[in-house]
Amino acid sequence: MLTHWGAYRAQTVGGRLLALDPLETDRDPSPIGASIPGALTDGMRITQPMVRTSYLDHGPASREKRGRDTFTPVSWDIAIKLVSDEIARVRRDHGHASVFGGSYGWASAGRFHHALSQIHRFLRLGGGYTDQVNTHSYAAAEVLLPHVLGSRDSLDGNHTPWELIIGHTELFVAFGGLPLKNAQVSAGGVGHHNVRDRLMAARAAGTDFVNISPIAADMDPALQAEWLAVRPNTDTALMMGLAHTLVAEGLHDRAFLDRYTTGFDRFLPYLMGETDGQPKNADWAAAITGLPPETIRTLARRMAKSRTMIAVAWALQRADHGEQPLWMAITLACMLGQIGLPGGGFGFGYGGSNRIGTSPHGFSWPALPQGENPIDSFIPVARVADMLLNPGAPFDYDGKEYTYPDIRLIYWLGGNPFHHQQDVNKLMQAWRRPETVIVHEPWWNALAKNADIVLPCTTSFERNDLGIARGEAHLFAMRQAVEPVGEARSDYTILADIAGRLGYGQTFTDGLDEMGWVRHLYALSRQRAAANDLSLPDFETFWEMGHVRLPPPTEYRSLFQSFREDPLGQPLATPSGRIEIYSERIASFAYADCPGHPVWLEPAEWLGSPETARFPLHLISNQPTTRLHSQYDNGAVSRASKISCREPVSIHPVDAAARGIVAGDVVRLFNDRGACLAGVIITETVSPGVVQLSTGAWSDPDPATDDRPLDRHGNPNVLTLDIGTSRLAQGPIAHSTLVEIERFAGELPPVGAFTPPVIEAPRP
Ligand SMILES: Nc1nc2c(c(=O)[nH]1)N[C@H]1C(S)=C(S)[C@@H](COP(=O)(O)OP(=O)(O)OC[C@H]3O[C@@H](n4cnc5c(=O)[nH]c(N)nc54)[C@H](O)[C@@H]3O)O[C@H]1N2
Ligand SMILES: Nc1nc2c(c(=O)[nH]1)N[C@H]1C(S)=C(S)[C@@H](COP(=O)(O)OP(=O)(O)OC[C@H]3O[C@@H](n4cnc5c(=O)[nH]c(N)nc54)[C@H](O)[C@@H]3O)O[C@H]1N2
Ligand SMILES: [Mo]
Repeated sequence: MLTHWGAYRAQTVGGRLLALDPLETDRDPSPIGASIPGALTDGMRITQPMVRTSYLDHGPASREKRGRDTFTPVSWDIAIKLVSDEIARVRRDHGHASVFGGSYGWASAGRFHHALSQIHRFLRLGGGYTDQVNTHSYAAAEVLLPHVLGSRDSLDGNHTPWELIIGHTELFVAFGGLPLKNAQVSAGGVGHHNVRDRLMAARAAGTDFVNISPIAADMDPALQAEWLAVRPNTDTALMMGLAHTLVAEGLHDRAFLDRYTTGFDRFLPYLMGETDGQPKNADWAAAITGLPPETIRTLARRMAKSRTMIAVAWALQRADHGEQPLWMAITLACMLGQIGLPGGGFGFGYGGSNRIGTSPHGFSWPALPQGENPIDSFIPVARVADMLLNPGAPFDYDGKEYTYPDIRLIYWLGGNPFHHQQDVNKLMQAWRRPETVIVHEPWWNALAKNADIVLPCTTSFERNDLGIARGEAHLFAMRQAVEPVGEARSDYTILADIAGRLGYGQTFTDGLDEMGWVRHLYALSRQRAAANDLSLPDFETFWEMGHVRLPPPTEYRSLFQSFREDPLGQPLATPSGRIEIYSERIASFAYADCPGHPVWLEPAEWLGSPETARFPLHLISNQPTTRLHSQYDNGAVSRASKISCREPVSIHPVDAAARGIVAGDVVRLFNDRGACLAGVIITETVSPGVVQLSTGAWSDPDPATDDRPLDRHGNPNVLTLDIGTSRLAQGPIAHSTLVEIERFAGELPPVGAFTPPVIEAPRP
């Protein structure tokens, strides 16, 4: 069985999933899998279709009660009819753009049952919907990099592989570290966990690591890294201090800049302070970043004389002006002149997932065909609350102005906005605007609790699927392990029924059932493999074997190696064909928050801003170690990490002492946007002035507090700021958040996150 965090063999007894054993060949399996057997049948599973009780009686007129209502079980027949009639009404009365089906989220592994592919196919074949573009992971990068590099290479694929780092990279400078907690996962599934082995091999071969992060734990102690505890969100200034030192000491590679880049001459006057009177030298950078100026100068010299890899975690661009650290890292790498050489250059997201830095084969696997959206209504992913609150209002995105659609119906499957969205209290207000919210979920998490119609869906363990994922050398036969829990059905079965009632069932299913589609997708995979000289067994053999592994590639290539070898014959897809340190195109958009070359812009909230008078701590709400986002927060592994049932928050001893806080206390984190409780860990691995609270604790608003309710469990997104990185990308900025912390003195409210809503008796 393939999951986002590893491959397992299912042990079943009497039709129940007893345990999941990691694949023997996986040398570094993730513990997260141990959460699954218990969670699969826990009291939070939704076992029947459910309708919010006042919605059943009063329909959309009852939307103010959404999220604060009881539910009533209904039959599948009634549920399907209710959903179909409502979709038909909204499409007819308000048009297809009034249906929001963006449905951002990770869902589960498995190519066919991939929830987002299913809902997009369903809505596209039904006439269209308002969609969403880009990801929460790296929206700023997705929009910026095509302008600067002509592609998204270096971001979500085509990185210089580990094989060319081991034995070549002398100095690995990691902004945001290389946290192994994150390398546990890959979207679509992990066959073998590679990253720990690769890092240790690089260390053994002599690579020195530098961990530039407010958190020491972002680098495994075995790598013996130097830790530079940079002030959060100031990496752009640090990179400029390094760049200035290179120029001041004549260490930059002029020949590389001349041959492969454009616009350095436009950037240089800014760097040297000729345009604004402020040289961006190491002393200037030191004052902003909190690092000693000599440390910055020494690092610049070491970078120039070593084969240096500049790695930047995706986290750095999930911050205000998140475009800048990436653009500046590229600029710095250009100044070192090692792009395209083994072990040199730059890359984004090493350690951010298992697949980054692996290159098993150069082709992509097939997916469920989703068709095209017949209408062109969309939002940048993180603007969902703004869209719901401001229909008809204009927004900027990548050089153009657009208008928010007027959403009447939300259909969401495979993601959890009450986990992923910044400023969840704002989202809760926005979420009550549409007339109807339809959700498919296996569990009673906040998304299900905030729906009108909840359709219980199966997990991967209750259905058959094909496990294939980008960057992974394995194909898995995901054979159904147990019967569906309660009356749960697959997203596919549910959508096929609804499409049937709406008159396009045959178009949606193409006449294939579950195994028909699995066979079809495998046949396409086999063709793709064959076209690349790789032979896969026939379907029956594959299904019987359980998984097949592709051989390793015969050749490894560095990022932009071809461009380096032949810049005229193999130009980049930018307007100049080169790396754009200055982009005429971006400059032409005239965005003050993202001008034509990298600049240092103060984030909306950081440790240098006036808000620190009231909220003196910078919150890092990074990815959790014990789960995937909010998935399996109800499982044993995540639950075991809680303190007094709350999500743990890490604080430096000095900050704790100043507030009379001791380890194990429950504290209240707060700012003007919201407040949540958390259980205290005191540790010197976070910098003074920084607190760390992972994302993904199931949302748990205290019903006793109404406007901007207290989250009793520790969802950091009640604190985060919901504005875009810039007018260019409009990416989310979770990592730019200031808070204050105090001991929670009152009587501890119980955690309600793992209690289902009140369920009424079924109606006759
Ligand atoms: N503060 C802060 N916020 C963040 C981040 C951060 O760093 N800090 N990170 C952001 C990032 S990078 C991301 S990618 C997002 C992730 O945000 P999401 O992807 O929305 O988070 P998940 O918890 O993975 O949500 C997946 C949901 O799908 C459900 N599900 C699983 N399988 C199925 C299925 O087969 N069918 C259906 N219908 N449902 C299914 C799960 O139960 C779960 O509720 O969060 C973002 N939010
Ligand atoms: N176990 C587990 N693994 C995951 C996920 C999960 O939910 N669970 N989510 C997956 C997903 S969807 C994604 S997109 C990736 C995300 O991968 P990343 O974006 O790398 O994830 P984060 O954990 O948010 O951030 C990495 C580190 O960056 C540091 N950091 C934050 N802000 C700053 C800053 O301003 N400057 C510097 N120098 N460092 C900073 C933080 O200390 C943090 O630990 O992880 C993936 N891996
Ligand atoms: Mo992500």
